[in-house]
Amino acid sequence: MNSATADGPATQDAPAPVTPAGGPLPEAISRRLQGLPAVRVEGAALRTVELPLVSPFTTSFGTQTVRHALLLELWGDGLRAWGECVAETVPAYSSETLLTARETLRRHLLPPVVGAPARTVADHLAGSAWVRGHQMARTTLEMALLDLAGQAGGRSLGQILGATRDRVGCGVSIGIQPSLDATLALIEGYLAQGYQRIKLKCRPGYDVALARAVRERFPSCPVMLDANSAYSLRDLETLRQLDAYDLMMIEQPLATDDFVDHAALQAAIRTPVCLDESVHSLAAAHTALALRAGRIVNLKPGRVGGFLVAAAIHDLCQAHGWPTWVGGMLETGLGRAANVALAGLPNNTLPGDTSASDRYFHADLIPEPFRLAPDGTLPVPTGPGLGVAPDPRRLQETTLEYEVLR
Ligand code: NPG
Repeated sequence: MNSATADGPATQDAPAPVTPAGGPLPEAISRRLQGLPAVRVEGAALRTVELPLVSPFTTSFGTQTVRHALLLELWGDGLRAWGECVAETVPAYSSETLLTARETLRRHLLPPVVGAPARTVADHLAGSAWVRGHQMARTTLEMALLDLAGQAGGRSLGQILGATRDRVGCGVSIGIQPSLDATLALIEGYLAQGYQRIKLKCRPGYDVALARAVRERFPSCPVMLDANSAYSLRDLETLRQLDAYDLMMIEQPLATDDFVDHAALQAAIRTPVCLDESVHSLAAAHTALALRAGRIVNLKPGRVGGFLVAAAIHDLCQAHGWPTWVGGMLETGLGRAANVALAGLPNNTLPGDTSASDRYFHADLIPEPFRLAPDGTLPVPTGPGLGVAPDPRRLQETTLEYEVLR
């Protein structure tokens, strides 16, 4: 593999663990890494897989019919570990794409890790702490390193992160449908399966009538809306009307960087505002809390730069009395296993977007798909590391591109 120094200021000698901003690791992260063994990464491979979705998924920014996922495979000391990147093919949800993530991993994140002497996860990650942004790419490497070190140390990701539950309550996210009737029929089906809350994608013009129709048909169903930044404060009157429908929350109504407007909105409506895209780092979580830019945070590791940062945001929100829950980005069973582990943390008191495999794919990548129990829960994996690995035959069937880096 190319030397890291050709592409950036990283040094091959592991410096003290630092954050991307150059400071020491937050205590919430270093504490969780304590006791994990040093691991050696002998080789790495990047692979793009393609899995058709069971049904198209439409949000305020577009429709998806297939999930393309970038997988990172690391091996060393006789172990094999996996990371999944949640970037998409287009920079719509975030500025990252599969191509930027692949290139960032290949050129900047992996060179300090592959072939280095045995190191702790913190020291491996310190080699690329200088990389700015690229949270999804960074999370992919962190996930694979945690899988490797977890396997080497006999600890599950849930144990590493501090999960306190062995099962987690699950919600389901329903994309924008061609009609209200189609939406109501889907809700009915998912409630019958046991899902504990319904999230409905909305956008201007598909909001108040949607909330009203759902409430008329399902008076006490836990339901929330997700706008993916489709509104501005000019829509305040519309957003205020939603207060009549007893929604659990409205997720990310306004622009990603607009903490000030989110604070003004939260002060003007009763429905709790949940931040997703806005909280892209621990510092952004501090800003949201300080400005009261909402009341709930969706934790997505890929958005914040890792499972450890997500756990640190979890702790911070817990200290401020804001509930958290774990989001989803149509992950395969690998990313889902890791998300479910994170969902086991104590402040994740609301059902997450951690749905069963069959909500997304006819056949998942892992041999034992995640199946929803009748009470709407999924089990937190207990095996070391992720506790799951892909089925080699499914990998072969779904792989579009494969590249070994040494
Ligand atoms: O269950 O994995 C899931 C999907 C949950 O709605 C969901 N995710 O904005 O939170 C979101 C949305 C999303 C999906 C965003 C894919 C980006 C990509």
